[in-house]
Amino acid sequence: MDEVAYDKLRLGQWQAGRAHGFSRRDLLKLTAAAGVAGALVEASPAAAAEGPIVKPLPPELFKPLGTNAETRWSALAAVGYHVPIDRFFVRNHTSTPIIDSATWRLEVSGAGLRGGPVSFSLRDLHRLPSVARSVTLECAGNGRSYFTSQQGQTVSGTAWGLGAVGVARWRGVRLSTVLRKAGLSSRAVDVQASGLDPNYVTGGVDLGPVRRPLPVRKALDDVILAYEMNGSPLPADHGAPVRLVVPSWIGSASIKWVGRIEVSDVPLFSPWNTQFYRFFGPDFPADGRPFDRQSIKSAFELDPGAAFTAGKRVRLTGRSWSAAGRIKHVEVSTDGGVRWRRARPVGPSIDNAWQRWELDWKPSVGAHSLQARAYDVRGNSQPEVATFNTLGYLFDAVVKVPVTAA
Ligand SMILES: Nc1nc2c(c(=O)[nH]1)N[C@H]1C(S)=C(S)[C@@H](COP(=O)(O)O)O[C@H]1N2
Ligand SMILES: [Mo]
Repeated sequence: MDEVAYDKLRLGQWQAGRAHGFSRRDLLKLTAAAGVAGALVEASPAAAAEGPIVKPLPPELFKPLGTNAETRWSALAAVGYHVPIDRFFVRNHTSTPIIDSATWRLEVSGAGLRGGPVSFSLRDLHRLPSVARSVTLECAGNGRSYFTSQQGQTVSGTAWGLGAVGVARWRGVRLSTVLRKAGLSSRAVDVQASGLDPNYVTGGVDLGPVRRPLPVRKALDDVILAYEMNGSPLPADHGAPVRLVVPSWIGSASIKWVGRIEVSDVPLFSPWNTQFYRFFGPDFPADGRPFDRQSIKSAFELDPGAAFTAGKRVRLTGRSWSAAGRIKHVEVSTDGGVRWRRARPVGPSIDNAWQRWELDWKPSVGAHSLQARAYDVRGNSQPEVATFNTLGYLFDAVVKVPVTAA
């Protein structure tokens, strides 16, 4: 079954009330209590004051956004293919927990196993065969602020620019290896990891630990239980000691600080695939439309409003990525979308990661609008306008970046 069919099946089961974990009635109660359907209260000032992120957030590398930190694209101009940990974006629903890796255990349990619960220490995982892959991690809300600034639409959630994305080299053990060791049965339907960070409370309701189900087919395909990032032990803010890395899926699937994995023999639901990370709005069914995959985007390695010297040649650099496959080519306009030129690819184009590119430009005096549009090998490209949804997910349209030259 493909992912679209899976989502459709889950929507039907959820509507019919066959929901394990988080039912449609739970959601209706919750939205009634919160007063606003689908409203998302993401950044509580109290949590922000406690310092939800452990690593330093120097202003030249990050823009703080409540419990989260956005990477400045200008900070990626000087780095190679992978985003170093010191500038990799952080998306926390609450705050980074400090977990003792010596006593940490991963518990795998549920009716989708042949026997009872099985638990693993970090040393147990280190002893299993490892894999390393360069994979993009991107928040489904990346680019959300452009729904408002470019399309004049009101959406709720963290007002990300384009910096809620990064590619890192992740090393760990395949989730399939761990599930098979735990005694996966042929009855298994969904696999759901839960985080050890504090429960997420919104609108006065405790939604429990951050968690989101994966179909068993995806869990057995390319998902990694990662304990290393760019060659270092996984840092606290990115899920130490162990997190999921779910290639091509939205960032919220890549559960950090994994403590428990439930393998069910029935469909699972959580607020993270019913209330959040779901399309709501006039173009979607009343109960919303689930989605799992990221889309396609491009970004220049500069901050909006960057100033250049007029009449002097400058090398524009950027990156493009698509969850559907490798980037085929990228075109750039420096005149507000009238003329488009092919950007030169730089370095590799890797599936589930990104393509770096560059283009030379000699700006004239005045204000300019830079745009980049990517095409992937599956025939996808970036539209002029992204499809509106109330929670502002998957903004894929071409972004207009204002710059000046004097
Ligand atoms: N346990 C837990 N896992 C989580 C989250 C969280 O708040 N708690 N945030 C998710 C979201 S929405 C995203 S986009 C990614 C961000 O990963 P990063 O902070 O390492 O960049 O982690 C995901 N995993
Ligand atoms: Mo996210």
